[in-house]
Amino acid sequence: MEQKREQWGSRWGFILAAMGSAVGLGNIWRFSYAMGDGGGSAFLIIYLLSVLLIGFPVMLIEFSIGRRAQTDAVDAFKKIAPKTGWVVAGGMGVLAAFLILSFYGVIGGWSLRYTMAYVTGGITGDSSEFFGGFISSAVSPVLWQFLFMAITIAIVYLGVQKGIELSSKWMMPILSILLVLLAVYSLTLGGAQEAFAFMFQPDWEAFTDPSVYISAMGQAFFTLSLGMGAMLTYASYLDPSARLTSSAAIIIGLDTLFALVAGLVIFPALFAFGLDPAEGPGLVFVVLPNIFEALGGVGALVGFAFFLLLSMAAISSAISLLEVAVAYFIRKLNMSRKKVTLIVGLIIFLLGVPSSLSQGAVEITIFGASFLDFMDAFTGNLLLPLGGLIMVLFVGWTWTKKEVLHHGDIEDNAFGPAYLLTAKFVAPIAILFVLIIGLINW
Ligand code: VAL
Repeated sequence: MEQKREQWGSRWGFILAAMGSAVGLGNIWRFSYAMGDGGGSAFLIIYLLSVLLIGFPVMLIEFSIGRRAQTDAVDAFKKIAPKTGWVVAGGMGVLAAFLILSFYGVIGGWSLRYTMAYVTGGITGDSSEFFGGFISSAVSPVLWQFLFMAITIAIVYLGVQKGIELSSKWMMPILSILLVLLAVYSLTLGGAQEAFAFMFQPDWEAFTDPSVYISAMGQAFFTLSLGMGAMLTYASYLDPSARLTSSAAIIIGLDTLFALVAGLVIFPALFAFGLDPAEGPGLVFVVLPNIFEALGGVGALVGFAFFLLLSMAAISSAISLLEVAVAYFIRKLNMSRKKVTLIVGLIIFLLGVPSSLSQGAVEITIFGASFLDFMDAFTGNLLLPLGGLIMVLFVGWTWTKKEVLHHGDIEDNAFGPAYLLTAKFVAPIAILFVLIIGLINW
């Protein structure tokens, strides 16, 4: 028996949910450490270019495919291009969502743990010792990861409108307010000038480093939830007549703004306390607690606000990743949403356990990186751009011009010709170019 497919309650519900998907650990945790490692402004410039030249067309393309097909990431390709190899892009999307959520749940669990720590008085003393002790334990981080996944599962269990849409409508405004308050506060701490120089003054030397290109492009894919089937799946719950271009522009604009403001929360505070921006994935967990402690009385409150923000942003993204897999298996197994959500959620949780243990409890390394760091780099820097590339080629080269414009909802728009050009040439060439540089460098 075919089940009736769910739909968004309103266009704004969709936009907020897609924004919730985009804005996540990527904007705060990953953006800050990748920018710290990538030398600041050079990373930022390449990232912004990737967002504009690659992120925009790829998002519109995912939306076009999803809205046109009205089905999950794999079936969409089977429906639009039956018996062709393009379906591999859908399969890669579902795989990416699975793999990303597995380690995303671990970091999400860390943020919940830190939120709790600030409820009970904050983190005092050596923050890197606290962080190291916590993540290298075999039990505690797994329990927090479980809690994070349980919340994610509970929301997806409730469905598209009652779970995803409703929770996003609450979380996104709260997130935005918290972020702005934190940025205003951080800018008063005395490190603003140095932070601005670090973020916005180009360091030409860094442009010669090939690894900056791949990590900045990977970041653009990760933060915009591209190549992981999420935007495609969310767009499949849209009414076929819903507008796409303006939605994509709003989501991309706000996601980028969110990352920049998050940078203005983290870097001014960091420089005010003379800390190192190139701390790596532990940046927000090691560096920020030092700052919160030094702030004295208000520190615990600011720390609580920050990690609450991080946790909520992570949850609203995690639900989109889980939804990609759930949508796929609901159709594939013809089972109810509730059952599928529980089973798939549990499997992804288990898949994440090695990532959690790889932080010190057990030695699990691949190519010299911990299992978690490997999963993060493999999905972000390789799987997502590759999946995105196949989708752009699919739409740019197998759909007629009229179809591209019509399904992208951009036919009577002055940007139509520019969109066609980017979809067909600019985006695929740029993705390929960066992937090749990355491969040679590796
Ligand atoms: N886009 C989100 C983020 O930036 C997830 C879904 C990867 O964290």
